Amino acid sequence: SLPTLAVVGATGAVGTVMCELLTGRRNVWGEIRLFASERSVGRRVRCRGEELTVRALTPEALDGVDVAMFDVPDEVSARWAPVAVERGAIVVDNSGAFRMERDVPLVVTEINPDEVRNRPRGIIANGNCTTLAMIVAVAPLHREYGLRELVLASYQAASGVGQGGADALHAQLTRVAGDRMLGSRAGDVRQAVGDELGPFPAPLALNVVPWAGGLADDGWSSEEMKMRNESRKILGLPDLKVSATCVRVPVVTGHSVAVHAVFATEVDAEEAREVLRNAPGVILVDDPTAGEFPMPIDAVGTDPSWVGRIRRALDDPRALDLFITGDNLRKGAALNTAQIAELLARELSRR
Ligand code: 2RA
Repeated sequence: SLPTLAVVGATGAVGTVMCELLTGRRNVWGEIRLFASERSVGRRVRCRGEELTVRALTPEALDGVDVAMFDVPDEVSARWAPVAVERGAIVVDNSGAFRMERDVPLVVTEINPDEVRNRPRGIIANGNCTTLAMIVAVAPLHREYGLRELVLASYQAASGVGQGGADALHAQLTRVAGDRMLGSRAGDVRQAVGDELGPFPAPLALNVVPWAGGLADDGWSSEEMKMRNESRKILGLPDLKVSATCVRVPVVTGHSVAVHAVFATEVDAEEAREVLRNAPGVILVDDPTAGEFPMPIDAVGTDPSWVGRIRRALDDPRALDLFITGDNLRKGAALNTAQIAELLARELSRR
C-alpha cells in the first residue's frame, strides 16, 4: 500500500503551493492528512482532487503517518518534528530548526539525493529558499570547475516571509498608487505606507530593504549566514568562502541572486552555458539583446532555477558572474520538500 503523508502547515504560503504540487505531480501517496494551526482547523482544502479537512496537530493524529512534511515556523518544527518521529514518521522539515545540525542531512534533490538515507534522527532538512534557488545552478558549475568562493547579493520577494509578506506588499502598493510624486522626497513613501509595514522593517513598496531575517553576529543578517552555512553543507565544502548581502525587493514571489563565483580553474562563459543547459532543475535564459534574462515575473509558478547574464569576470579568468531567479515557494520550499518526500516514498514502497 502507498505511504501516508502529512502536510503540517497546510494553509500557509508554502503549504498552499504544496497542495497545488501534490495535485499536479505523479501520485505516490496513499492517505494525505493536512494539519494547520488552530485558526485554520476545520477548513476544507482541495488537494490531489480531494476535499480534505484541516486537522489540529496532536501526537495521536500523527499515528500511522509515514512521511511528514513541515512547512511551519522554526519553533513549531523544533517542537513537533521529534513528536512526528516518535510516532513513526520520517520528517522533511522546511524550517531552519534542524538544517545545520550535524546528524540532519540538508538535501537538494539535484545535488545530494543520496543524503536522504543518512538520517539518524529521522529528520531531513530542506534548504532556505534563497540558498536553494542559487545552489541548484551553482552546483553543476562547481562540479565542472571546482568552486572556491561566492560573492552574492540577493533580491528577495515578499512571500519569502510567508503570506503576510505578500499581503503587506500588496497593501502598501495600494497606499502608494496614484501619486506620481511619491518617491521623490525623503520620507514621503514612509508617510504614505504608514503603519502598513507588515513583517518588514521599512516600506517595501517603491523601495529596496537591505535586510532579511534577524540579527546574527557582527552585523550579518541570519539570512546571509544561512546562505553561507547552507551552501557549504549542501556542496560539502566546509571552507568555502561566502559573502552575501540579502536584500528584500518589492516582488511578490521569486527570489533572485546576483552571483560572483570564483573557481579553481579558468572558466569559459559559453562552456558554462552548456553545462547549465544540461543541468537538472535549471533553465538557461541568457539572450539579453532579445530581452531574455531570469526574472521573477517569468519564473514564478515554475519549477526550475532560471539562470542567465553569464559572463566571465573581466579581471579574473577563474570567475563567473551570473544572475539566478527561482520561485521561492516552489524549488525554494514546497517543491524540494515534495521531491525529498518522493524519494522517501520510493524507498518505503520498496520495503
Ligand atoms: C525569506 N528565505 O525570504 C527567507 C525565509 N524563508 O525571508
